[in-house]
Amino acid sequence: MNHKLPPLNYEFNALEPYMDAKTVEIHYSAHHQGYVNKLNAALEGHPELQEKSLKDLLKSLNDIPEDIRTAVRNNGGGTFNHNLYWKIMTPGGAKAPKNKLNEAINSSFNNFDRFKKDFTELAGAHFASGWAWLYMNSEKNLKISSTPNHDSPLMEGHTPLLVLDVWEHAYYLKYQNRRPEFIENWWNLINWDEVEKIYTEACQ
Ligand code: MN3
Repeated sequence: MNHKLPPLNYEFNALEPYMDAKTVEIHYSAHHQGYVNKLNAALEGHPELQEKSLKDLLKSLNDIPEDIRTAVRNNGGGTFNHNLYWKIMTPGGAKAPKNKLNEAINSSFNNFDRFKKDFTELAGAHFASGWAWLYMNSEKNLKISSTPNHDSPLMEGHTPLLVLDVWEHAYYLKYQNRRPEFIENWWNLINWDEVEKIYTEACQ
């Protein structure tokens, strides 16, 4: 089984003005595709690993032969994280979560504004390349964290719900060194219906 680049559900320019078309095009067609290609290359000659899902590979990295473990961690992680990233964005999405996810955010972070503030600070403060996450842990509590490189809460057995890419390639063309402005604008792009769907499935 070869891992594939999932289709993008919108045009490259659909996230304007918050995320420019050129950034989306290069990020998706070059960076994301590159991780998929390198993941497949790393798994070449390992038919037993090719049969595993991407999630299963990343949840049990210690079972992966040492000579390709770092390649799977980096490129499998890069593939998984970007798959989720593009999925949880949409043009003109709702400004905040509704329903059960909204209740869960309120009970874990007091209220949505507090969650937004904490997540924004975490993403802004993350040093160098990495990701900021909202995830559900095994006790079904919501947490936020940031991870370096292409690591994710999935590698610790948690369920990622929402993710923000803070690698420079995610914003540099439009925002240069202004990461805080990129993060603030990114809140306009979240597909809360999709995040709610992932959350609901994870609760079952
Ligand atoms: Mn990226």
